[in-house]
Amino acid sequence: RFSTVAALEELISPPVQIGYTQNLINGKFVDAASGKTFPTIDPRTGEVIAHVAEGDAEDINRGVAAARKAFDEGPWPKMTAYERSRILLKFADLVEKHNDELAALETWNNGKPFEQASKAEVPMLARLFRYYAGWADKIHGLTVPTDGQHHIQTLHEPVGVAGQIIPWNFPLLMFAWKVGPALACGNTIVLKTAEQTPLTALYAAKLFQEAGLPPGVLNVVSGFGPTAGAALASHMDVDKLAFTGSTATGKIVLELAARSNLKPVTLELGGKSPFIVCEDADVDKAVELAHFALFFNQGQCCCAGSRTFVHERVYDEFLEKAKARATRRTVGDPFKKGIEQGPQIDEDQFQKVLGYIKSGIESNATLECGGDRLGSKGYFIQPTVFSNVQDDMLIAKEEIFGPVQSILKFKDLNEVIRRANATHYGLAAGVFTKSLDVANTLSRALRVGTVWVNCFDVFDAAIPFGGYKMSGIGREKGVYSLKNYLQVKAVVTPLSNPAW
Ligand code: TXE
Repeated sequence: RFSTVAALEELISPPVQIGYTQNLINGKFVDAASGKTFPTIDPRTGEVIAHVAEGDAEDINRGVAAARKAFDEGPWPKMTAYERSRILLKFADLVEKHNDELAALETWNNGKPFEQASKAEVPMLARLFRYYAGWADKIHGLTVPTDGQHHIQTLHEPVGVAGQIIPWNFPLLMFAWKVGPALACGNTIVLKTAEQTPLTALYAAKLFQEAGLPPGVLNVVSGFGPTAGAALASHMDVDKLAFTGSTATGKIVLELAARSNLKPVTLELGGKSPFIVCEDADVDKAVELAHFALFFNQGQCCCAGSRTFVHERVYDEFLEKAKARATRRTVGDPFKKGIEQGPQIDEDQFQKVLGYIKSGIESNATLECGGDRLGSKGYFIQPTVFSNVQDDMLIAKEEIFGPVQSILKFKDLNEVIRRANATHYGLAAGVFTKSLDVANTLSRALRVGTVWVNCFDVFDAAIPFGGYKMSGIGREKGVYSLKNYLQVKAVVTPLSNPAW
Protein backbone atom coordinates (compact mmCIF):
# COMPACT_ATOMS: atom_id res chain seq x y z
CA ARG A 1 0.00 0.00 0.00
CA PHE A 2 2.89 2.37 0.68
CA SER A 3 4.78 3.19 -2.47
CA THR A 4 7.66 4.38 -0.36
CA VAL A 5 8.90 1.17 1.24
CA ALA A 6 11.61 1.16 -1.42
CA ALA A 7 12.98 4.34 0.07
CA LEU A 8 13.90 2.36 3.19
CA GLU A 9 16.34 0.23 1.29
CA GLU A 10 19.91 1.29 0.50
CA LEU A 11 20.22 4.10 2.97
CA ILE A 12 22.26 7.12 1.98
CA SER A 13 25.50 7.53 3.84
CA PRO A 14 25.28 10.84 5.80
CA PRO A 15 27.33 13.58 4.09
CA VAL A 16 29.00 14.80 7.30
CA GLN A 17 31.74 13.81 9.78
CA ILE A 18 31.17 13.80 13.53
CA GLY A 19 33.63 16.28 14.98
CA TYR A 20 32.54 16.76 18.59
CA THR A 21 31.43 14.16 21.11
CA GLN A 22 32.94 15.48 24.35
CA ASN A 23 31.38 17.95 26.77
CA LEU A 24 32.23 21.61 26.30
CA ILE A 25 33.30 23.09 29.63
CA ASN A 26 35.09 26.40 30.08
CA GLY A 27 35.94 26.62 26.40
CA LYS A 28 37.44 23.11 26.13
CA PHE A 29 36.02 19.85 24.79
CA VAL A 30 36.64 17.33 27.60
CA ASP A 31 35.74 13.75 28.52
CA ALA A 32 33.16 13.14 31.25
CA ALA A 33 34.63 13.26 34.76
CA SER A 34 33.74 9.57 35.16
CA GLY A 35 35.27 8.69 31.78
CA LYS A 36 31.93 7.14 30.79
CA THR A 37 30.37 7.39 27.33
CA PHE A 38 26.99 6.43 25.90
CA PRO A 39 26.02 5.47 22.36
CA THR A 40 24.03 7.81 20.18
CA ILE A 41 21.81 6.13 17.59
CA ASP A 42 20.84 6.53 13.93
CA PRO A 43 17.03 6.18 14.11
CA ARG A 44 16.93 4.94 10.52
CA THR A 45 18.63 1.72 11.62
CA GLY A 46 18.93 1.64 15.40
CA GLU A 47 22.69 1.40 14.91
CA VAL A 48 25.30 3.34 16.87
CA ILE A 49 26.59 6.54 15.23
CA ALA A 50 29.11 7.52 17.88
CA HIS A 51 29.94 7.28 21.56
CA VAL A 52 29.42 10.51 23.44
CA ALA A 53 30.81 11.67 26.81
CA GLU A 54 28.23 10.86 29.48
CA GLY A 55 28.03 13.82 31.81
CA ASP A 56 26.58 13.48 35.30
CA ALA A 57 26.46 15.58 38.48
CA GLU A 58 30.22 16.16 38.53
CA ASP A 59 30.28 17.46 34.94
CA ILE A 60 27.34 19.71 35.73
CA ASN A 61 29.26 21.04 38.76
CA ARG A 62 32.23 21.82 36.53
CA GLY A 63 30.04 23.47 33.91
CA VAL A 64 28.29 25.58 36.54
CA ALA A 65 31.62 26.60 38.11
CA ALA A 66 32.85 27.75 34.68
CA ALA A 67 29.62 29.61 33.95
CA ARG A 68 29.68 31.22 37.42
CA LYS A 69 33.24 32.45 36.92
CA ALA A 70 32.46 33.74 33.43
CA PHE A 71 29.47 35.60 34.84
CA ASP A 72 31.05 36.97 38.03
CA GLU A 73 34.45 37.87 36.60
CA GLY A 74 33.42 38.68 33.05
CA PRO A 75 34.04 39.63 30.40
CA TRP A 76 30.61 38.56 29.08
CA PRO A 77 28.09 40.49 31.22
CA LYS A 78 30.48 43.45 31.37
CA MET A 79 31.12 43.65 27.63
CA THR A 80 29.21 46.31 25.80
CA ALA A 81 25.89 45.09 24.49
CA TYR A 82 27.11 45.98 21.01
CA GLU A 83 30.06 43.59 21.36
CA ARG A 84 27.76 40.82 22.55
CA SER A 85 25.45 41.50 19.64
CA ARG A 86 28.33 41.22 17.18
CA ILE A 87 29.29 37.77 18.50
CA LEU A 88 25.70 36.59 18.06
CA LEU A 89 25.69 37.95 14.50
CA LYS A 90 29.03 36.29 13.74
CA PHE A 91 27.60 33.01 15.03
CA ALA A 92 24.59 33.39 12.72
CA ASP A 93 26.96 33.91 9.76
CA LEU A 94 28.84 30.72 10.70
CA VAL A 95 25.56 28.80 10.95
CA GLU A 96 24.78 29.88 7.39
CA LYS A 97 28.24 28.88 6.23
CA HIS A 98 27.85 25.42 7.78
CA ASN A 99 24.14 25.06 6.98
CA ASP A 100 24.37 21.65 5.33
CA GLU A 101 26.74 20.06 7.88
CA LEU A 102 24.44 21.13 10.72
CA ALA A 103 21.38 19.90 8.83
CA ALA A 104 22.99 16.56 7.97
CA LEU A 105 24.01 15.99 11.58
CA GLU A 106 20.49 16.87 12.72
CA THR A 107 18.98 14.41 10.23
CA TRP A 108 21.42 11.65 11.11
CA ASN A 109 20.86 11.95 14.86
CA ASN A 110 17.14 12.79 14.84
CA GLY A 111 15.73 11.24 11.66
CA LYS A 112 13.97 14.35 10.35
CA PRO A 113 13.99 14.96 6.59
CA PHE A 114 17.20 16.64 5.45
CA GLU A 115 15.19 19.00 3.25
CA GLN A 116 13.29 20.20 6.33
CA ALA A 117 16.46 20.62 8.40
CA SER A 118 18.50 22.32 5.68
CA LYS A 119 15.84 24.59 4.18
CA ALA A 120 13.85 25.50 7.28
CA GLU A 121 15.38 24.65 10.63
CA VAL A 122 19.01 25.65 10.24
CA PRO A 123 18.02 28.92 8.51
CA MET A 124 15.63 29.54 11.44
CA LEU A 125 18.53 28.99 13.83
CA ALA A 126 20.50 31.77 12.13
CA ARG A 127 17.42 34.00 11.99
CA LEU A 128 16.70 33.57 15.67
CA PHE A 129 20.22 34.54 16.71
CA ARG A 130 20.07 37.62 14.47
CA TYR A 131 16.75 38.53 16.07
CA TYR A 132 18.24 38.35 19.58
CA ALA A 133 21.45 40.07 18.45
CA GLY A 134 19.15 42.95 17.57
CA TRP A 135 17.75 43.02 21.10
CA ALA A 136 21.12 42.87 22.91
CA ASP A 137 21.71 46.63 22.77
CA LYS A 138 18.07 47.62 23.22
CA ILE A 139 17.51 46.27 26.72
CA HIS A 140 16.89 49.12 29.10
CA GLY A 141 14.89 50.05 32.17
CA LEU A 142 12.54 52.87 33.04
CA THR A 143 12.47 56.06 35.02
CA VAL A 144 9.51 55.89 37.36
CA PRO A 145 7.52 58.83 38.74
CA THR A 146 6.58 58.43 42.44
CA ASP A 147 4.77 60.33 45.18
CA GLY A 148 7.97 61.03 47.16
CA GLN A 149 10.95 63.28 46.40
CA HIS A 150 13.00 60.57 44.79
CA HIS A 151 14.52 59.76 41.46
CA ILE A 152 13.70 56.13 40.59
CA GLN A 153 15.28 54.13 37.83
CA THR A 154 15.08 50.46 37.00
CA LEU A 155 18.06 48.51 35.74
CA HIS A 156 17.39 45.37 33.72
CA GLU A 157 20.27 43.06 34.59
CA PRO A 158 21.10 39.50 33.54
CA VAL A 159 19.92 36.82 35.97
CA GLY A 160 23.29 35.05 36.12
CA VAL A 161 23.93 31.39 35.35
CA ALA A 162 21.10 29.87 33.30
CA GLY A 163 20.54 26.09 33.37
CA GLN A 164 18.82 24.89 30.20
CA ILE A 165 17.46 21.41 29.49
CA ILE A 166 16.30 20.65 25.96
CA PRO A 167 14.49 17.77 24.19
CA TRP A 168 15.26 15.77 21.06
CA ASN A 169 12.47 16.72 18.64
CA PHE A 170 14.04 20.01 17.45
CA PRO A 171 17.55 19.86 18.89
CA LEU A 172 18.90 22.93 17.07
CA LEU A 173 15.80 25.09 17.39
CA MET A 174 15.49 24.32 21.10
CA PHE A 175 19.16 25.29 21.43
CA ALA A 176 18.31 28.59 19.71
CA TRP A 177 15.19 29.36 21.73
CA LYS A 178 17.13 28.86 24.96
CA VAL A 179 20.61 30.19 24.16
CA GLY A 180 19.66 33.22 22.01
CA PRO A 181 17.78 35.32 24.58
CA ALA A 182 20.00 34.19 27.49
CA LEU A 183 23.17 35.39 25.76
CA ALA A 184 21.59 38.58 24.41
CA CYS A 185 20.75 39.54 28.01
CA GLY A 186 24.32 38.84 29.21
CA ASN A 187 23.81 35.56 31.07
CA THR A 188 26.12 32.55 31.06
CA ILE A 189 24.81 29.05 30.41
CA VAL A 190 25.02 25.36 31.17
CA LEU A 191 22.94 23.52 28.58
CA LYS A 192 22.04 19.84 28.84
CA THR A 193 21.04 18.26 25.56
CA ALA A 194 18.62 15.35 25.23
CA GLU A 195 20.33 11.97 25.49
CA GLN A 196 18.94 10.98 22.06
CA THR A 197 20.39 13.97 20.20
CA PRO A 198 23.64 15.33 21.61
CA LEU A 199 25.50 16.02 18.36
CA THR A 200 24.26 19.27 16.83
CA ALA A 201 24.42 21.39 20.01
CA LEU A 202 28.10 20.43 20.38
CA TYR A 203 28.74 21.44 16.77
CA ALA A 204 26.86 24.72 17.28
CA ALA A 205 28.82 25.40 20.48
CA LYS A 206 32.04 24.93 18.51
CA LEU A 207 30.81 27.55 16.02
CA PHE A 208 30.17 29.90 18.96
CA GLN A 209 33.80 29.52 20.00
CA GLU A 210 34.82 30.41 16.47
CA ALA A 211 32.55 33.46 16.67
CA GLY A 212 34.53 34.69 19.69
CA LEU A 213 32.31 33.70 22.61
CA PRO A 214 34.58 33.80 25.71
CA PRO A 215 35.30 30.49 27.55
CA GLY A 216 32.75 29.45 30.16
CA VAL A 217 29.89 31.54 28.73
CA LEU A 218 28.25 28.55 27.05
CA ASN A 219 28.91 25.09 28.51
CA VAL A 220 27.28 22.02 26.94
CA VAL A 221 26.89 18.73 28.80
CA SER A 222 25.51 15.56 27.19
CA GLY A 223 23.86 13.07 29.51
CA PHE A 224 20.70 11.61 30.96
CA GLY A 225 17.81 13.29 32.75
CA PRO A 226 17.84 11.73 36.21
CA THR A 227 21.63 12.28 36.52
CA ALA A 228 22.87 15.34 34.59
CA GLY A 229 19.44 16.98 34.17
CA ALA A 230 18.43 16.61 37.80
CA ALA A 231 21.84 17.90 38.96
CA LEU A 232 21.34 21.04 36.87
CA ALA A 233 17.76 21.61 38.06
CA SER A 234 18.76 21.27 41.71
CA HIS A 235 22.08 23.13 41.57
CA MET A 236 22.44 25.84 44.21
CA ASP A 237 24.53 28.04 41.95
CA VAL A 238 22.19 28.03 38.94
CA ASP A 239 20.11 31.22 38.96
CA LYS A 240 17.44 30.29 36.42
CA LEU A 241 16.17 27.12 34.80
CA ALA A 242 14.55 26.75 31.37
CA PHE A 243 13.12 23.37 30.43
CA THR A 244 11.39 21.88 27.39
CA GLY A 245 10.08 18.33 27.54
CA SER A 246 7.24 16.24 28.92
CA THR A 247 4.77 17.54 31.48
CA ALA A 248 5.78 14.73 33.87
CA THR A 249 9.45 15.74 33.80
CA GLY A 250 8.45 19.43 33.96
CA LYS A 251 6.85 18.74 37.34
CA ILE A 252 10.03 17.02 38.54
CA VAL A 253 12.35 19.86 37.56
CA LEU A 254 10.02 22.47 39.06
CA GLU A 255 10.12 20.58 42.33
CA LEU A 256 13.91 20.21 42.18
CA ALA A 257 14.23 23.95 41.59
CA ALA A 258 11.93 24.73 44.50
CA ARG A 259 13.66 22.34 46.88
CA SER A 260 17.12 23.72 46.10
CA ASN A 261 17.47 27.49 45.69
CA LEU A 262 14.03 28.53 44.39
CA LYS A 263 15.46 29.42 41.00
CA PRO A 264 12.76 30.71 38.66
CA VAL A 265 11.67 28.13 36.09
CA THR A 266 10.18 28.43 32.63
CA LEU A 267 8.57 25.29 31.24
CA GLU A 268 7.51 24.40 27.71
CA LEU A 269 5.66 21.09 27.96
CA GLY A 270 3.31 18.77 26.16
CA GLY A 271 0.07 19.43 24.33
CA LYS A 272 -3.05 17.96 22.79
CA SER A 273 -3.85 20.76 20.42
CA PRO A 274 -7.21 20.97 18.65
CA PHE A 275 -7.34 21.67 14.93
CA ILE A 276 -10.86 22.86 14.16
CA VAL A 277 -12.29 22.57 10.63
CA CYS A 278 -15.45 24.65 10.40
CA GLU A 279 -18.41 24.01 8.09
CA ASP A 280 -17.44 26.81 5.66
CA ALA A 281 -13.90 25.54 5.22
CA ASP A 282 -12.37 24.84 1.82
CA VAL A 283 -12.03 21.11 2.43
CA ASP A 284 -8.99 20.50 0.22
CA LYS A 285 -7.01 23.24 1.94
CA ALA A 286 -8.21 22.13 5.38
CA VAL A 287 -7.14 18.55 4.71
CA GLU A 288 -3.66 19.63 3.66
CA LEU A 289 -3.20 21.93 6.63
CA ALA A 290 -4.58 19.43 9.16
CA HIS A 291 -2.25 16.81 7.69
CA PHE A 292 0.73 19.13 8.06
CA ALA A 293 -0.37 20.17 11.57
CA LEU A 294 -0.24 16.57 12.76
CA PHE A 295 2.36 14.75 10.65
CA PHE A 296 5.07 17.42 10.50
CA ASN A 297 8.33 16.23 12.12
CA GLN A 298 7.03 12.63 12.33
CA GLY A 299 4.24 13.91 14.59
CA GLN A 300 6.86 14.77 17.20
CA CYS A 301 5.75 18.35 17.90
CA CYS A 302 4.57 19.59 21.27
CA CYS A 303 1.98 21.71 19.43
CA ALA A 304 0.89 19.00 16.93
CA GLY A 305 -2.76 19.38 15.90
CA SER A 306 -3.52 16.01 17.42
CA ARG A 307 -7.29 16.36 17.77
CA THR A 308 -8.73 17.11 14.34
CA PHE A 309 -12.29 18.36 15.01
CA VAL A 310 -14.34 18.42 11.78
CA HIS A 311 -17.83 19.89 11.39
CA GLU A 312 -20.42 17.21 10.56
CA ARG A 313 -21.38 18.88 7.26
CA VAL A 314 -17.89 18.42 5.80
CA TYR A 315 -16.85 15.38 7.84
CA ASP A 316 -17.28 12.61 5.23
CA GLU A 317 -15.52 14.48 2.47
CA PHE A 318 -12.75 15.56 4.86
CA LEU A 319 -12.23 12.02 6.10
CA GLU A 320 -11.94 10.51 2.63
CA LYS A 321 -9.42 13.13 1.58
CA ALA A 322 -7.44 13.04 4.84
CA LYS A 323 -7.07 9.28 4.47
CA ALA A 324 -5.94 9.62 0.85
CA ARG A 325 -3.42 12.30 1.83
CA ALA A 326 -1.94 10.20 4.65
CA THR A 327 -1.68 7.19 2.34
CA ARG A 328 0.24 9.34 -0.18
CA ARG A 329 2.69 10.60 2.45
CA THR A 330 6.23 9.66 1.47
CA VAL A 331 8.05 7.86 4.26
CA GLY A 332 11.64 6.72 4.01
CA ASP A 333 15.31 7.56 4.38
CA PRO A 334 15.22 11.21 5.49
CA PHE A 335 18.36 11.93 3.49
CA LYS A 336 16.50 11.19 0.25
CA LYS A 337 14.84 13.95 -1.78
CA GLY A 338 11.05 14.25 -1.58
CA ILE A 339 10.77 12.31 1.69
CA GLU A 340 8.18 13.85 4.00
CA GLN A 341 8.59 11.53 6.96
CA GLY A 342 11.58 9.82 8.52
CA PRO A 343 11.77 7.45 11.50
CA GLN A 344 10.61 8.18 15.07
CA ILE A 345 13.43 9.15 17.38
CA ASP A 346 14.09 5.90 19.26
CA GLU A 347 12.83 2.51 20.34
CA ASP A 348 10.95 3.93 23.36
CA GLN A 349 9.02 6.48 21.33
CA PHE A 350 8.43 3.93 18.55
CA GLN A 351 6.89 1.48 21.04
CA LYS A 352 4.91 4.24 22.73
CA VAL A 353 3.32 5.31 19.43
CA LEU A 354 2.55 1.71 18.40
CA GLY A 355 0.99 1.24 21.85
CA TYR A 356 -1.34 4.21 21.27
CA ILE A 357 -2.31 2.82 17.86
CA LYS A 358 -3.20 -0.46 19.55
CA SER A 359 -5.22 1.40 22.16
CA GLY A 360 -7.10 3.30 19.40
CA ILE A 361 -8.05 0.02 17.74
CA GLU A 362 -9.08 -1.57 21.04
CA SER A 363 -11.24 1.38 22.00
CA ASN A 364 -13.14 1.01 18.70
CA ALA A 365 -11.95 4.09 16.87
CA THR A 366 -11.98 3.28 13.14
CA LEU A 367 -8.53 2.66 11.70
CA GLU A 368 -8.69 4.29 8.27
CA CYS A 369 -5.11 3.68 7.18
CA GLY A 370 -1.67 2.80 8.51
CA GLY A 371 -1.55 1.24 11.95
CA ASP A 372 1.79 -0.53 11.92
CA ARG A 373 5.53 -0.11 11.56
CA LEU A 374 7.02 0.39 8.13
CA GLY A 375 9.87 -1.84 7.01
CA SER A 376 11.75 -4.13 9.36
CA LYS A 377 14.53 -1.97 10.75
CA GLY A 378 14.74 1.48 12.27
CA TYR A 379 11.78 3.27 13.79
CA PHE A 380 9.52 4.01 10.80
CA ILE A 381 5.75 4.10 11.37
CA GLN A 382 3.02 4.17 8.73
CA PRO A 383 1.06 7.42 8.58
CA THR A 384 -2.04 6.46 10.54
CA VAL A 385 -5.53 7.95 10.56
CA PHE A 386 -8.32 7.15 13.03
CA SER A 387 -11.89 8.34 12.52
CA ASN A 388 -14.85 8.05 14.84
CA VAL A 389 -12.63 9.14 17.71
CA GLN A 390 -14.43 9.98 20.97
CA ASP A 391 -13.25 12.48 23.56
CA ASP A 392 -12.78 9.90 26.30
CA MET A 393 -10.48 7.61 24.29
CA LEU A 394 -6.82 7.56 25.31
CA ILE A 395 -5.78 8.62 21.79
CA ALA A 396 -7.91 11.76 22.18
CA LYS A 397 -6.61 12.57 25.65
CA GLU A 398 -2.90 11.79 25.77
CA GLU A 399 0.05 13.08 23.78
CA ILE A 400 0.90 10.39 21.20
CA PHE A 401 3.87 12.25 19.69
CA GLY A 402 3.78 10.27 16.48
CA PRO A 403 2.21 10.11 12.98
CA VAL A 404 -1.31 9.29 14.19
CA GLN A 405 -4.18 11.57 13.24
CA SER A 406 -7.38 11.39 15.31
CA ILE A 407 -10.49 12.78 13.62
CA LEU A 408 -13.50 13.82 15.74
CA LYS A 409 -16.89 15.07 14.57
CA PHE A 410 -18.67 18.18 15.95
CA LYS A 411 -22.00 19.95 15.37
CA ASP A 412 -21.73 23.53 16.61
CA LEU A 413 -19.30 26.15 17.76
CA ASN A 414 -20.12 26.15 21.47
CA GLU A 415 -19.82 22.40 21.56
CA VAL A 416 -16.39 22.40 19.90
CA ILE A 417 -15.13 25.18 22.17
CA ARG A 418 -16.14 23.18 25.24
CA ARG A 419 -14.60 19.96 23.91
CA ALA A 420 -11.41 21.61 22.63
CA ASN A 421 -10.85 23.17 26.05
CA ALA A 422 -11.64 19.98 27.98
CA THR A 423 -7.99 19.02 28.46
CA HIS A 424 -5.24 19.77 30.97
CA TYR A 425 -3.10 21.00 28.11
CA GLY A 426 -3.26 24.43 26.48
CA LEU A 427 -0.40 24.87 24.05
CA ALA A 428 -1.87 25.69 20.65
CA ALA A 429 -4.88 25.42 18.35
CA GLY A 430 -5.60 25.58 14.64
CA VAL A 431 -8.78 27.18 13.34
CA PHE A 432 -9.90 26.73 9.74
CA THR A 433 -12.76 28.94 8.54
CA LYS A 434 -13.61 31.67 6.03
CA SER A 435 -15.61 33.62 8.63
CA LEU A 436 -13.83 36.41 10.50
CA ASP A 437 -16.46 36.23 13.24
CA VAL A 438 -15.93 32.53 13.79
CA ALA A 439 -12.14 33.00 13.76
CA ASN A 440 -12.39 35.80 16.32
CA THR A 441 -14.77 33.84 18.54
CA LEU A 442 -12.58 30.74 18.54
CA SER A 443 -9.36 32.73 19.00
CA ARG A 444 -10.72 34.28 22.16
CA ALA A 445 -12.49 31.22 23.52
CA LEU A 446 -9.67 28.69 23.21
CA ARG A 447 -7.48 28.45 26.32
CA VAL A 448 -4.15 28.06 24.53
CA GLY A 449 -0.89 29.95 24.05
CA THR A 450 -1.07 30.16 20.24
CA VAL A 451 -4.02 30.17 17.83
CA TRP A 452 -3.12 29.67 14.19
CA VAL A 453 -5.99 30.85 11.97
CA ASN A 454 -5.94 29.27 8.49
CA CYS A 455 -2.28 28.38 8.99
CA PHE A 456 -0.24 26.20 11.38
CA ASP A 457 3.29 25.93 12.80
CA VAL A 458 4.28 29.47 11.88
CA PHE A 459 7.39 29.98 14.02
CA ASP A 460 8.83 33.40 13.34
CA ALA A 461 11.51 34.41 15.86
CA ALA A 462 9.36 37.33 17.00
CA ILE A 463 6.21 35.32 17.84
CA PRO A 464 5.92 34.32 21.51
CA PHE A 465 5.35 30.62 22.19
CA GLY A 466 4.26 28.81 25.33
CA GLY A 467 1.40 27.14 27.09
CA TYR A 468 -1.67 27.70 29.19
CA LYS A 469 -2.50 25.15 31.91
CA MET A 470 -0.22 22.09 32.08
CA SER A 471 1.48 22.97 28.79
CA GLY A 472 3.88 25.21 30.61
CA ILE A 473 4.92 28.35 32.39
CA GLY A 474 6.22 31.43 30.57
CA ARG A 475 6.83 32.32 26.94
CA GLU A 476 9.81 31.79 24.68
CA LYS A 477 10.82 33.68 21.51
CA GLY A 478 10.01 37.26 20.77
CA VAL A 479 10.41 40.09 23.23
CA TYR A 480 8.67 37.96 25.88
CA SER A 481 11.65 35.63 26.25
CA LEU A 482 13.93 38.45 27.37
CA LYS A 483 12.18 38.79 30.68
CA ASN A 484 12.99 35.15 31.50
CA TYR A 485 16.65 36.13 31.53
CA LEU A 486 16.53 39.54 33.23
CA GLN A 487 16.27 40.75 36.81
CA VAL A 488 14.76 44.14 37.53
CA LYS A 489 16.61 46.33 40.03
CA ALA A 490 15.01 49.51 41.35
CA VAL A 491 17.50 52.25 42.22
CA VAL A 492 16.11 54.98 44.48
CA THR A 493 17.92 58.29 44.95
CA PRO A 494 16.67 61.30 46.98
CA LEU A 495 16.27 64.54 45.09
CA SER A 496 18.19 67.27 46.90
CA ASN A 497 16.10 70.12 45.58
CA PRO A 498 12.41 69.19 45.75
CA ALA A 499 11.49 72.34 43.83
CA TRP A 500 12.98 70.80 40.67
O1 TXE B 1 10.81 13.50 27.65
P1 TXE B 1 11.54 14.10 28.91
P2 TXE B 1 11.07 12.13 26.84
C1 TXE B 1 6.81 14.46 25.41
C2 TXE B 1 6.32 13.48 24.36
C3 TXE B 1 7.20 12.31 24.57
C4 TXE B 1 7.34 12.32 26.09
C5 TXE B 1 8.53 11.60 26.64
O2 TXE B 1 5.00 13.11 24.63
O3 TXE B 1 6.64 11.13 24.10
O4 TXE B 1 7.44 13.69 26.40
O5 TXE B 1 9.73 12.03 26.01
C6 TXE B 1 15.48 15.59 30.50
N1 TXE B 1 15.56 15.89 35.64
N2 TXE B 1 7.78 15.43 24.89
O6 TXE B 1 11.18 10.98 27.77
O7 TXE B 1 11.86 13.06 29.91
C7 TXE B 1 15.87 14.66 29.37
O8 TXE B 1 17.20 14.18 29.56
C8 TXE B 1 15.98 16.77 34.72
C9 TXE B 1 7.27 16.72 24.56
O9 TXE B 1 12.20 12.35 25.91
O10 TXE B 1 10.73 15.25 29.38
C10 TXE B 1 15.72 15.58 28.17
O11 TXE B 1 16.86 16.43 28.06
N3 TXE B 1 15.90 16.55 33.40
C11 TXE B 1 8.36 17.69 24.36
C12 TXE B 1 14.49 16.42 28.55
O12 TXE B 1 14.37 16.30 29.96
C13 TXE B 1 15.32 15.42 32.98
C14 TXE B 1 9.59 17.23 23.68
C15 TXE B 1 13.19 15.94 27.90
O13 TXE B 1 12.93 14.62 28.31
C16 TXE B 1 14.82 14.45 33.90
C17 TXE B 1 9.98 15.91 24.12
C18 TXE B 1 14.98 14.73 35.29
N4 TXE B 1 14.56 13.87 36.24
C19 TXE B 1 9.07 15.06 24.67
N5 TXE B 1 14.31 13.42 33.21
C20 TXE B 1 7.96 19.07 23.91
N6 TXE B 1 7.39 19.86 24.82
O14 TXE B 1 8.19 19.44 22.78
C21 TXE B 1 14.46 13.72 31.89
N7 TXE B 1 15.09 14.91 31.75
